Amino acid sequence: MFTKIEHIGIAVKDLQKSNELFSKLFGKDHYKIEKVESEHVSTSFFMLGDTKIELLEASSPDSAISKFIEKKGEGIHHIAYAVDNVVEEMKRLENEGFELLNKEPKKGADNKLICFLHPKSTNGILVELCQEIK
Ligand code: CMX
Repeated sequence: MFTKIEHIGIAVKDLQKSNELFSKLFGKDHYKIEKVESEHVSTSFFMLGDTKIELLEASSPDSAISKFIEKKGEGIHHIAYAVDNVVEEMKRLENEGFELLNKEPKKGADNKLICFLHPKSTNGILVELCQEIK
């Protein structure tokens, strides 16, 4: 079951500069910086009430974030939804015809098991499923 928007991911060129910019915008600092080696990204997180914003900077030219910025520029990269059981949702969505970008859940930032759906199968929005690791 989908339960809420877990976070909105924003692709940025320079995490340090964007941390400063978003700290000014929100009037509060990020609560976490995390490198996700497997995804070739450095991330930072801001919490606004129940809403989480993730900034993503590429840590390698092979990163999905480098390619995205090259093609589309900085901006909203994905919307992540919290799910109670990522494996069940992956099976359900595959049966519904959505294209899963990973066949097994993988470890994402901020203590989550994640799966991405191809934007071509979701009206042009990259969708991430997130299950909290307990
Ligand atoms: N949102 C919407 N559209 C996107 C997109 C995004 N984030 N990224 C790429 N696209 C578009 C491309 O512009 C392209 O569009 P056109 O065909 O109209 O030109 C289309 O998707 C297909 O692109 P592709 O050649 O199949 O694939 P890419 O090499 O561009 O990769 C994607 C796209 C989504 C498959 C790849 O980025 C991916 O596997 N993403 C999942 C992993 C990821 O994003 N990791 C980084 C974040 C990690 C984290 O949150 O911790």
